Amino acid sequence: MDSKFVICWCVMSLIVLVTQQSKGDLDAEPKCFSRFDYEYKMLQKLVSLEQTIHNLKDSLADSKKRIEELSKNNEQTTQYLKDSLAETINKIQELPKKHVDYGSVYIRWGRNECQDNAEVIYKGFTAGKKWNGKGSGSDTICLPEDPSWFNYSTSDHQRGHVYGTEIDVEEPNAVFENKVNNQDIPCVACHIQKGSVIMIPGRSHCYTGWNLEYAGYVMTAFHDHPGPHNHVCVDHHPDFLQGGGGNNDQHILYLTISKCGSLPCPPYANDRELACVVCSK
Ligand SMILES: [Ca+2]
Ligand SMILES: [Ca+2]
Repeated sequence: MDSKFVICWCVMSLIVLVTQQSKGDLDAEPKCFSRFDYEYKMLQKLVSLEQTIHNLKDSLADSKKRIEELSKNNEQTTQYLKDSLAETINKIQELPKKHVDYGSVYIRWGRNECQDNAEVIYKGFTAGKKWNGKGSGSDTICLPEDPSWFNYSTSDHQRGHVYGTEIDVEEPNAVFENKVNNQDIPCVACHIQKGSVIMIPGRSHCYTGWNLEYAGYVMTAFHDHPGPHNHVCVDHHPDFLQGGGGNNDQHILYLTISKCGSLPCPPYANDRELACVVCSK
């Protein structure tokens, strides 16, 4: 009786022990079956961890290299933009200088000197066609006082004619500041370091923002003389050629008056001598 009970208790205890052992196996870490097995698996994990660290180091090095390249590229791009901007600014700053360097030219009719701010290109004699000539050039020209020649002859056959200019204005005149009748007049070509120049007929002073080069009167041919003829702005205080006060009556300039009709009056007035200005900017 006692031996059967002991055997039965042993069998039941073994069953309970095996059951508890099986349940513990399901919840635990992978089981190492020996010290060798444990060390082998730990070694595998260390090797895997070392490989992971190595890969991370490589990735970090690549990232650092890319960041450095991007930074370098950004520096190059920034420097390029700075250089381009500086070059553009220089070009813009040089524009006014070039504008000044180009300059402008005009003829100052009736004078032999330019304004103080202007360079004399050449001095000359005012000239044009004869007052009663049907042909020849219609314009007034400024012939240099020191002519030079190409080939030439002394023929008067099939040629245009050009004569020196005198002013015919009866005295006393209420216009010019000096007596001008029958006086031969010079001219001078002037160069200024300004980009624009304009002759404005019908004005005695320049518009705002423009500088006066000289002021005078609009002159042209007599209205009943054969033309055509152009208009020039003769200085209001003209110089005269030495010995040119005689009555030559060759190329003659007359004052020009406004005539009402198609030309509105006011602002214009009948039979009033037109002023003129040469302005620069
Ligand atoms: Ca004369
Ligand atoms: Ca005359």
